[in-house]
Amino acid sequence: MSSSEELFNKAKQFIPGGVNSPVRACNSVESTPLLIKKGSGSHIFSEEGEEYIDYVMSWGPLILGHTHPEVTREVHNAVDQGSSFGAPCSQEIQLAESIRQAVPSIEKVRIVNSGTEATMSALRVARAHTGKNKVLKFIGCYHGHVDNLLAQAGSGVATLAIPGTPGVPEETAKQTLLAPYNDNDAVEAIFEQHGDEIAAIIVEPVAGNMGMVPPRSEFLQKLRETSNKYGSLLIFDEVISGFRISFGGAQEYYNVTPDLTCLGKIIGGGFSVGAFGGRSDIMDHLAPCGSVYQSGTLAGNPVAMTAGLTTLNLLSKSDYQSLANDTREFAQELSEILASKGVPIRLNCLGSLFSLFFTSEEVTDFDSAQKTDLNLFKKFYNQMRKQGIYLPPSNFECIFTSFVHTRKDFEQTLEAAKKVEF
Ligand code: KE4
Repeated sequence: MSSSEELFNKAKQFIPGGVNSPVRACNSVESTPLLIKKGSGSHIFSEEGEEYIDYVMSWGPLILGHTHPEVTREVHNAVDQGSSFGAPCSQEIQLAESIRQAVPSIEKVRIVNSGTEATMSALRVARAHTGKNKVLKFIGCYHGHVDNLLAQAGSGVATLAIPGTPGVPEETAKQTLLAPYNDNDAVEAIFEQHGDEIAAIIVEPVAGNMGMVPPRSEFLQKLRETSNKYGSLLIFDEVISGFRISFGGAQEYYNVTPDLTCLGKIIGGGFSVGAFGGRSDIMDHLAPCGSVYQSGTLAGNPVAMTAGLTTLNLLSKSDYQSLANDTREFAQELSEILASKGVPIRLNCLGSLFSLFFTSEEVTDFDSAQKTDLNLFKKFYNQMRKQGIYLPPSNFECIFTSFVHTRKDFEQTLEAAKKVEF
């Protein structure tokens, strides 16, 4: 038995399912998780010392790769000064300013400790601002494990095919309205019926939790128009897309301005950071300016702020178009290799995000994403992992590249794909 297997069995004695986040358990691909000991650049190393090319990259934060030398150096310097003071520090001001410079719709930002905290808090302040209670989300989108937002969520909820929302009170779940992604007619119909009750639409402007599904043209702009028409807010959950699709996120790429934006992952540079922000007249409802309460012991701590700040500074000088071109070329080659094996394959790719769906239909929402052949994905995942390629253990997640993946990494991955048998 490998040391990963031994340790995972031990983990299950102390931690539910042996993991601190369900999708890591590899249940849907009927595999045992690798325990990872080290990361460097685009590679990770298991407890057994085996090396893998990493296309999970901690589920998105590490667009600069593992242990980026400048990020690591600055974090070492910061931690030598102290880890957390529970008091304002200059680094959180610098990170807030960097976020606002990169994302102009964010006039004010509150920094928190996770993407879940960001979306939960954005929803609370939207309700306070509008005086309305309902929220409209999209089937297959995932916004963290917030009570109101777990209804028909993507990511691990979809991966584990968890029905309903166990543990969420029915009266809470009733406040959540659902529409298919990319379906403006369904949104309009819901607003015609509930428009005066809906505080906000929350959407992943580029969906990353049903696999990668880009917005159809005009989808986001029409959400903007509908929310304006009914006096609801538009919240972009850019926890994945922020600083990934472009430096200014999906809202810059598609030129659609939300009222509030949720961020996470990349802005923490590998540390636990989330943020939500937007129009000052909305954000100033937050205590201590206003009476909407939200708080966090370690929010804005200088070490995580330094990691995020260093990351954004480096990204502000990075060539996103080149990364997107390299990723698309690689993803198309990978897709063609799999198609040559006689399996149905559909590729969705944008920037440094892509997904391969084993289906012959275009994937534009969760319903079409669910038509992917999960058995073929399981074979693909496990045979690639045996050859040193570490893919997300779910077809309802994204494959992430980074500024440190090399052509050699891509060539090695393509060679491994050629050996996969279905
Ligand atoms: P966290 O609370 O995990 O920091 O962020 C929640 C979240 C919010 N919004 C979006 C669009 C997200 O994708 C996420 C979290 N993403 C998943 C992977 N798709 C995190 C991985 C996991 O749950 O283990």
